[in-house]
Amino acid sequence: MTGQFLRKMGAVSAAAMALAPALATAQEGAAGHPVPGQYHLQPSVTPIMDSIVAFHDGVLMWSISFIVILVLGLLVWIMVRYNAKRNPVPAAFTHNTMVEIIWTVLPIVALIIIAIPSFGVLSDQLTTPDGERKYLGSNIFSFGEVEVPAPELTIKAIGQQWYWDYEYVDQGVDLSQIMLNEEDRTSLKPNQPRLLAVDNELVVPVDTTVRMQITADPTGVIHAFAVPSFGIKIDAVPGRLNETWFNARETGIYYGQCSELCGKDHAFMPIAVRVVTKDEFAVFMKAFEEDGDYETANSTLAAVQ
Ligand SMILES: [Cu+2]
Repeated sequence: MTGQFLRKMGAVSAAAMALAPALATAQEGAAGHPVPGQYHLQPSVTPIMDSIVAFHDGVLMWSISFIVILVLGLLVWIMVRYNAKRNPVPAAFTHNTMVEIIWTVLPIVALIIIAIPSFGVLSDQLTTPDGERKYLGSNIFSFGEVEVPAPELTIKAIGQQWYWDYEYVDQGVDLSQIMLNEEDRTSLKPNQPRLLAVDNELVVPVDTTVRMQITADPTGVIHAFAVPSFGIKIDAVPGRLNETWFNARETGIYYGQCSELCGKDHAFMPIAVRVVTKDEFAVFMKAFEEDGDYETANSTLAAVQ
């Protein structure tokens, strides 16, 4: 009876897991921000996020589901078979060497299997491409097969209390990015998400590796720079320069939020990265460098609505 129950539970969970990616795909195609009813990760547009999605869907969900079902099965089995009514005279032994070896070794093996791709993805996130190193992409058990060009653009993000400043380091131009309040959002950018829409989007070119340097105001507090669709999350620490990178393959606006509890307006310092075509970016940057003014440069792009 127990065996059949376990088999049925297995079939149900296998069906649910087979369905989950299909449901997740149906939700994709949405912009780079959360949507109502969403439960899966935000759609990936970078090699790093491909790795994270593969790690979540391919390793973590399976191991978590297996462990939950196994433990649940054991609990049910014990409750049914070894309750006081069915088993009035309990066994008197206290040790079983084989069982103890198994329940020590199996979790170690599971952790090693999880650790291998986990460390691989971590090292991908923190190693800025040099054009030669290969990245895991969605095949997290490979030794790296995705080619990523060396960075062509360096951007420094500075966490302020409570908004973000950005510098295009080599171009010597900068901008501040401040969340729009509801009144401004509904009149200026009604199609952008509430609490995420900003006055000035950070503009970057598509299919280009961008080196992100992250820090915070030296007299300020710790923030964290995170953009889910890019698979980026890194601390912004006063007096320290952290580095990560992304290479977005689709144009659009990708939103993120400060991800370190930083103070009273922690929830109101969103991050908005606008990925445009390389031609659009060239025009944008030319205007920005000539004028030093974000407004002028931004007016070369289609208005964000
Ligand atoms: Cu913050």
